[in-house]
Amino acid sequence: MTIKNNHLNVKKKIIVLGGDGFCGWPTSLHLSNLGHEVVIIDNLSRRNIDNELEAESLTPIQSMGTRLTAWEEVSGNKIDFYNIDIAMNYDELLRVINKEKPDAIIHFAEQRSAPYSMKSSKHKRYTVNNNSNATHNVLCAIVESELDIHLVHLGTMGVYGYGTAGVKIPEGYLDVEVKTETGDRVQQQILYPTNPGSVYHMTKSQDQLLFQYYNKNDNVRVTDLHQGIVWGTNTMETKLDERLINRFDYDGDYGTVLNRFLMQAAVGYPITVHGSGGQTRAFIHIQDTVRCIQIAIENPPTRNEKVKIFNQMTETHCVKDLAKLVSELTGGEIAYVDNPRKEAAKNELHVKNDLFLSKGLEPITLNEGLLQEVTKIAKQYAHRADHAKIPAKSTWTKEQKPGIPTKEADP
Ligand code: UPG
Repeated sequence: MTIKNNHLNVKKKIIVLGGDGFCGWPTSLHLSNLGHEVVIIDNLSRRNIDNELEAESLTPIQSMGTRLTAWEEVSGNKIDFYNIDIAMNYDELLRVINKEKPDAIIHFAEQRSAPYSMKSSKHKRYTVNNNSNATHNVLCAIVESELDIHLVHLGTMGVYGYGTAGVKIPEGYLDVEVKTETGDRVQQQILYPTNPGSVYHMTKSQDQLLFQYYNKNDNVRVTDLHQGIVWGTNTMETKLDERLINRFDYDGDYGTVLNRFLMQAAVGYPITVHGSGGQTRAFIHIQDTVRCIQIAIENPPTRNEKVKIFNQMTETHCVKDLAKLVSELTGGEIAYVDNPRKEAAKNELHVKNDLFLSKGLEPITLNEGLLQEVTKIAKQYAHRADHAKIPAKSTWTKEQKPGIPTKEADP
């Protein structure tokens, strides 16, 4: 069974950097299913980090070869794959761009875990080297190729640091009025100031300046998507065959909060709320992630337009309320544990997401029974869970304690 969408106006060649990851894989399938020609570049670093951490996706993800064969069997569409480390191997990246001549490049190829980025000096330096070089290499290669490629980057709401002092976070830019030396008042538009909460989030803040510079200097067309915390596992396409299943991270470094809570409840582990749980965050379902990227690809900026910034999120929730919701749904027990992170104990968060809504996004919300769907996945693969990997052990400073519950819940 395929789910062909025949409404494609313009078929594009799209390179997906990081197309093996949690967001990159379902995005690649979604765009391929729409009829676009998709090429994946990935160095399989996420799988190597799993080896390093001795952790695994709860869902049994298949090798890249098996995934691509399965997709061709299911959809009739071929996705080409290059194993390249784009942060280290600029010449290879440029060679593939010159050979494939893509209309668009989607850039997911960054180390995306805040806790992983804070584990040690080695992990901080890896995250900065990897993420900053990857982004800069892509921008340089686009300029050197002399092709008019639209770059779509997966950024994060986390660059704002979540302390918005009553301001509704705009889509990238802030109108400010400043006083000149002569006392005149001038209007300016600036990037909304960043206040990253981890080394990982800091690299995404730096990415913003790289985009602004190459956009100004070389007219590179860039869309930067400031995404919220993703929840859910599968999309329409990854559900088509078990070999296409998406990854589900639950470990203390890579598991994102809502998926962790659902998994913890499913395996009888306490729901680990960091601190008092007053942290409010922005969320989006993985199905909406792939749809938003489609919308970004279909609405590229013009050659002389400044960097387009979208807030890619659909709702905000505080961590404690999410824990209560999951607990009510599943009967799981909540544990308030030490917060291993340095973050505000409580914050308000108001975010504008008008751009995606204006382009037709119909958001999937937590109330739509989808939580149950994820719980089902977590239950189905509960036998694969390693409870020792659940607690968040990476602390932001030496003085902090890991987020370990005092006892495991009764199974
Ligand atoms: N948290 C808990 N208990 C847990 C895990 C997390 O209370 O067991 C809290 C955590 O302290 C934080 C919040 O939940 O306040 C969110 O944490 P998490 O879901 O890990 O999100 P981020 O660290 O913000 O990172 C995720 C992705 C990142 C992306 C970002 C978007 O890993 O790639 O940029 O979400 O906001």
